[in-house]
Amino acid sequence: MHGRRAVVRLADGSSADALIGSRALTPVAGDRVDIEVESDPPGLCHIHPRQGCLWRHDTRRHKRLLASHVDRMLVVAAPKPGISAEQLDRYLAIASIDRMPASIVRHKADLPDPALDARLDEFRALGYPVLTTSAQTDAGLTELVAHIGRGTAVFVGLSGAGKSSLTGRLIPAARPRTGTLSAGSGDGRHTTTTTRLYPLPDGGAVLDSPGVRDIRLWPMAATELIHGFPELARAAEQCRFRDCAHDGEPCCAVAQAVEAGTISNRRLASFRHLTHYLASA
Ligand SMILES: Nc1nc2c(ncn2[C@@H]2O[C@H](COP(=O)(O)OP(=O)(O)O)[C@@H](O)[C@H]2O)c(=O)[nH]1
Ligand SMILES: [Mg+2]
Ligand SMILES: [Zn+2]
Repeated sequence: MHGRRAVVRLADGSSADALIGSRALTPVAGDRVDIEVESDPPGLCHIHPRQGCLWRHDTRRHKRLLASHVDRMLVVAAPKPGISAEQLDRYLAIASIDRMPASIVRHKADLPDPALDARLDEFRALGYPVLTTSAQTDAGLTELVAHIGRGTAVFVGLSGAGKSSLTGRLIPAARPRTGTLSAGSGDGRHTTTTTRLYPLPDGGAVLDSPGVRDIRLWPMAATELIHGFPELARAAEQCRFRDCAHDGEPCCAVAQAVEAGTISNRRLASFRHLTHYLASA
């Protein structure tokens, strides 16, 4: 999108620059829209009802829409710049709260990182699919395309993880701008400014999203946040108190599950940390 214009894909697969007809229309990537083709340039006049919404918070901590009609979140995890279990928790929590299936893409397979692979095993055990890819060797790309299928998948992950490179390997004609890792720090440069949709040859599509600064959780109550941690939410149904905060209350089924070893203490600690952080936000 460029100011009050939007790149629109037409039914025949071609693209057009459309003028956004009214101030009230705020299209996001993935929207289904109607355009008036009689005018030149064509005018975007209607946005269809949204589903599969991916939200983020903006710099003032308001909830804002990043993309719509998204079928799956793909969290890109790579040795450089690395990603902590708690950062993975946050991305997966956003997906879960938005009721969006999520998978992890262990990218840069050409770079070994046993610690990262061990970290991902915890999420595999929670039921999240983990795929392995490399934009350098093209390993795993066929499996990734099959995983996306005919749906729309959104790449999320830290700046420099390789989202744009993956998009570029899947859709060579797309040529998204890729960043260069700044030497020494392992931090990626922020090169993607708007979320864009790239159609795949066989019917699916991928969205390349901006870096982590733009996709964080928004302030919310613990009762909403817990849906971002599905195994905690399931256990919490058995807590004695409906308003149990899972923070030392008697007969807390979540604490009991941690004791029994069916829920990891790390996930509960991560949830509690986020609860306190988001409550004070
Ligand atoms: N070794 C290796 N480097 C990669 C791979 N994919 C991307 N990179 C590099 O990682 C850096 C960041 O990539 P980019 O796609 O811009 O990351 P984004 O910020 O997530 O979009 C660039 O220097 C890429 O060349 C990969 O599979 N292996
Ligand atoms: Mg990028
Ligand atoms: Zn509890």
